[in-house]
Amino acid sequence: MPAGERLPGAPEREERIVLHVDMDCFYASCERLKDPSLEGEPVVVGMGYEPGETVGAVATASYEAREYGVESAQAIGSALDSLPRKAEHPDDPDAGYYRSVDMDCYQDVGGEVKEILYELGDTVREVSIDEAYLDVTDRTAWDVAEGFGRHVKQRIAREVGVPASVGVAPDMSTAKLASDHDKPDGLVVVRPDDVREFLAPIDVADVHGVGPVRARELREMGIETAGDLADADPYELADEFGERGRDLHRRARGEDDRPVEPRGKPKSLSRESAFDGATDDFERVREQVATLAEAVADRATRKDAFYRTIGVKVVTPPFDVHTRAESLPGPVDDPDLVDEVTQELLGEFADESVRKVGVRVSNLDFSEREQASLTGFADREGATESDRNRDWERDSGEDDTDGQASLGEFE
Ligand code: DCP
Ligand code: MG
Repeated sequence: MPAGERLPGAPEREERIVLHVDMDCFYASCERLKDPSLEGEPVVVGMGYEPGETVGAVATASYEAREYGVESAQAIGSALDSLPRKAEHPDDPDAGYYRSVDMDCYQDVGGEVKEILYELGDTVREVSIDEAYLDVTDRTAWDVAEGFGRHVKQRIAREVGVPASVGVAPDMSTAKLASDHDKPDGLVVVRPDDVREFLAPIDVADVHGVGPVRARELREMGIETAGDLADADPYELADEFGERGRDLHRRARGEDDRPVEPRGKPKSLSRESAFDGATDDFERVREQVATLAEAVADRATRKDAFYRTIGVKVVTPPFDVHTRAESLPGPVDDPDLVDEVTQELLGEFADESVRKVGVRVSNLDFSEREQASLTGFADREGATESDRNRDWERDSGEDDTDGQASLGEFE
């Protein structure tokens, strides 16, 4: 039964209890573990940053540093404009501490946190280095879910020494929004009866699966909040966005029934299709690649996969396999870009006879980050050519390919 339609007095027991954990300003918190004097101070962790330099991008900023407007994906140079370095301005109360990314440390700390989570959840779905979902239905009950959430936070704080925000809800999508609702050090429990009310005022751009482009399209339809989305006509949404539109409508209503299950993560997603014999009609080839590109991009979106590399495969007679790929500066979920890049890569085969074509996205990232912050790095021009002629087959062992399945069979 959908949340919110329960008869008064009926037990809530059948509702799952899903817990989402997201560590607060994770890299900065890890730096504080190494150097406790950073506690309470503005801390910026820079990727590609070296002490004293001004290059690199902000990986994360402590909440104190965020008060100065410093945020993920910002250039270090511009972060320094709003928050100068303590090292250079020791007496300035409005200066902060800058550190370089230390992945080994963060991986280690993240691993310790995950160990605790595996003890506390029946099933755990790791999303990224600092984020996971737990199904805790059989470990707690709605009446005491808040205490359970507090226990999770306290164990992490006591045993690892880093702060976490926790959301508890009957579904994954709402649990994630709940953990984000009161960051840092947040604990938000959304009971089954309260899901619709909790979701109603949330910005539509924050609904899981809504990227910046779709958010704009929804706003054009007059849909500003999750509440508007929940009240929208599902047929209209399906017309506009296909099956994805129905998913979004369900999520906005708290009807996200995805089970919390450990995820086997593919290395790449691809689709290919063969022509009968070979074709000299390059328009046909272009159209086929456009169709494949759309299918692959759609599959990536459904799997919550961001990709850093977009590639094509062209097989010419007798059976010469050519692959071309382009690497992007950061992971994206951008169907238009997949179309654009694959058409571009296809260009050099205009005069060839073609047996078979394929489209692949690889270098996948499942961390569900905000795309806006990632495209912040994105200046495609700088990254072209870098991955040309990469061996298509190299990582095919874990490729989630549809092989030669005919079009229309993809999920
Ligand atoms: N990260 C990154 N580049 C980004 C975003 C994040 O390198 N554009 C890294 C640094 C973060 C970590 O991933 O510490 C986790 O990402 P989150 O989005 O969870 O951000 P934080 O944990 O830093 O902050 P919050 O408290 O908002 O969760
Ligand atoms: Mg985090």
